Amino acid sequence: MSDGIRCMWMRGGTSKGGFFLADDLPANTTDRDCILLRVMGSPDLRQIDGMGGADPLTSKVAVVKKSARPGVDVDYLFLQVFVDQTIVTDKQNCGNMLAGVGPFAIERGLVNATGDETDVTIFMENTGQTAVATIATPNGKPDYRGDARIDGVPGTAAAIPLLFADTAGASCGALLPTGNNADILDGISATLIDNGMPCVVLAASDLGITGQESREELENNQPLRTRLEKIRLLAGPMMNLGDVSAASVPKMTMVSPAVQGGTLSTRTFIPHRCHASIGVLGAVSVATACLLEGSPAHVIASLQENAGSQLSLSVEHPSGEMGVILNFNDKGNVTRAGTLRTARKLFDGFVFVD
Ligand code: NQM
Repeated sequence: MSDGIRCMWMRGGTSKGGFFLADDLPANTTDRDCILLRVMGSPDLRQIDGMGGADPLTSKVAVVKKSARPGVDVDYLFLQVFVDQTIVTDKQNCGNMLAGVGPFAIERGLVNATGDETDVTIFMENTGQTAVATIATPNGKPDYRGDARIDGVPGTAAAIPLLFADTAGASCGALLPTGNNADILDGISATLIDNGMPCVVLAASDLGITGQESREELENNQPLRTRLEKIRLLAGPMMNLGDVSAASVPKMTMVSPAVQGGTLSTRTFIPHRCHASIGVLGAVSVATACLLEGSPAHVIASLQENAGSQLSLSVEHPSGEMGVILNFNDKGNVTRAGTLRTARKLFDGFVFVD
C-alpha cells in the first residue's frame, strides 16, 4: 500500500471537495485524473469506494500552487470529477471551491498572513482570470469561525468576500458569444452568456414549469431534462464550446419572478443534476443577463432604479438567495463582480488510492 497523497478536505461556499498542492499530484494529467477518480470513488452513483458525496457539488477538486505571475499569490485549477462517468474536466471554473483556496494557501504556507485580514490574489487557471479573496487571519492563520451566513450552509462562519475582475467571456471568448442578447433555441428564447460561467438563461414558464419547484421535483421531470439537454447541445457550438455532450458547461438556468423580495428566482441544471442553490460565477452570469434588454432574465428581473456605477442583485435559488454586486464602466459594461462566501477546513491528512 502506498503512503497516500497529502490532501485537505474543505467546504468552499456550498460545495465540498479535496484541496491538493500541485506538487502532491502527478504532473501527467492522465495519471492525475486516474488518481482523482479513485479518490472520489467515481464512476459510481454512490461513490461508495471514495470520498465523493454522490453529488457533483461534493465531487470537486482544487489544485493549488504558488504563482509565478506578477501580483498573483497562487494559481488555482478547478477539476470537476463526474460522479457516474469516467470524466475529470477542467472545462469549468468553480467560485464556491474558490472560497477555500485562500485559507488552504495560507494553511500550506504558500501565502503569509498579513494581519487580522489577508488578501489572497488567485489566478484561476480554468479561465485565465484573477480573483481576490479576503481571509480572516487574526492569529496569523485562517480563522474559520465568524458571523457570516450563506444560504445553503447551516450556521455561520467567517466571511470570505470574493472579488472578480473582467470575467466576461472567460470560457466563450465574449460575454455574449452569439452577439445577441437572446437567441431562439428549439423554439425558446434564451440568453447565451458567459460572465465567468457559460450559462443558458431561459424563462421557466417557457419550459412549462413555475420555477419554484424543488430540486427533487425537477430532477424527476424527465421530459424537462430531455428538453434542457437538447437545448444545451445546440447551445454548445453557438457558445464556442463545441460538442458539450461530455462537458459540465454550459449550465442551464431557468428564471422566474422573485418570490422572496430578490431580483429574480432561479433553478439551475449543472448540467444534469439540479443545483441545490446556484454556482457563484453562475449567479454572476445570470445577474448580468438581468441587465440585457430582450433577455428572459431582464423581462422578469426586479432591478434597483438609478443604480449608478454599482448594482446589488439578489439571485434567489432553491435554498435561499445569493447576493451579487456588479460594477459598471461608463459604457454600462460590467467590469467587476463581488459576492460573499464562507469556507471550513474539514480534515487534513492523506488520501489513499491503492
Ligand atoms: O458557478 C457548481 C458550485 C458550482 C460552480 C456548478 C460555481 C460557480 O456551486 O462559480 O461555484 O455550477 O457546477 O460550486
